[in-house]
Amino acid sequence: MQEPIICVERSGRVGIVTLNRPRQLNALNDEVMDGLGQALLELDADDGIGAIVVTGGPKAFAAGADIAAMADWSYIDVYRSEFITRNWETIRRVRKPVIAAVAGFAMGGGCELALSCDIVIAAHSARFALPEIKLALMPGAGGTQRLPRAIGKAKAMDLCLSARTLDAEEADRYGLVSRVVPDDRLMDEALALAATIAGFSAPALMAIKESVNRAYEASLNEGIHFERRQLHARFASADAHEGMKAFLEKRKPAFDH
Ligand code: CO8
Repeated sequence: MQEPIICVERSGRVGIVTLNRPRQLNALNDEVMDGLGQALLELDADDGIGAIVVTGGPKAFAAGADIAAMADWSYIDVYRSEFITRNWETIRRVRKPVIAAVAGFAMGGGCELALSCDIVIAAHSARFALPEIKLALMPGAGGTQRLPRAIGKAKAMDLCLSARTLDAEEADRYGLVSRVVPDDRLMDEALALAATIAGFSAPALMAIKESVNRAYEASLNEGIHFERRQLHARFASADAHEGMKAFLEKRKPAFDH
């Protein structure tokens, strides 16, 4: 029987989504993106899940949009099918924390997929690039917008215009990833981080994620105001009262999640 192109597992309160199209280096065709989106939304809606890890294989997280699928597309094809928006925007709708665990190639759309996640953990083998220019294409899943915000204009221009590949250490120095780990530790580290996060109160995590993301879209004043309101709303939550009481009573909090 053919293995599924998207594998979904659960480990305690952590959902794990694995892209599984290794022969094409996890090239992101519609089937992969539809499956990924569906898996993410299901895990997001599951009260038993507090955080999600998205990963690929040892050679590739994802080598980008599927060039074979795109090669004959016309303007009208991509316009009609709403290429990208239709199934790429799903990840932005996920309210729980999403961690990308990246080994091997994260190229083009694969790099953009990692950038769409909340935290990126890279194995030493990870390689990041936006090489669309080599195809006379351009990043189209947020790369030209998220990369400058993540690493600044000079470095983003350098990467987008030259197609240069970053190794894991450079990506770490640039602030593109949050940590670099040995390849054989990648999943253990990602799962341990996800389990720590998933142990916290889910509504509090969602409020933090929404507030940090707001920093990209609002002025400082508006962002601070938004954060303040989110903090005020925490005082309406049983979890926050439980968290503070547990601290004072020197015991582990029991969150509703
Ligand atoms: N699409 C389709 N097939 C791919 C892709 C891809 N992006 N990447 C690799 N493959 C296939 C190869 O064709 C090859 O297939 P086959 O064995 O049938 O010939 C197989 O995967 C293995 O690849 P290689 O033999 O090339 O493996 P190497 O280890 O020699 O090289 C590389 C690995 C460097 C990653 C190389 O495969 C490569 O350069 N891939 C293309 C990377 C790229 O250009 N990505 C950007 C694509 S465009 C894009 O993502 C953005 C478009 C704008 C919209 C964004 C949303 C998707």
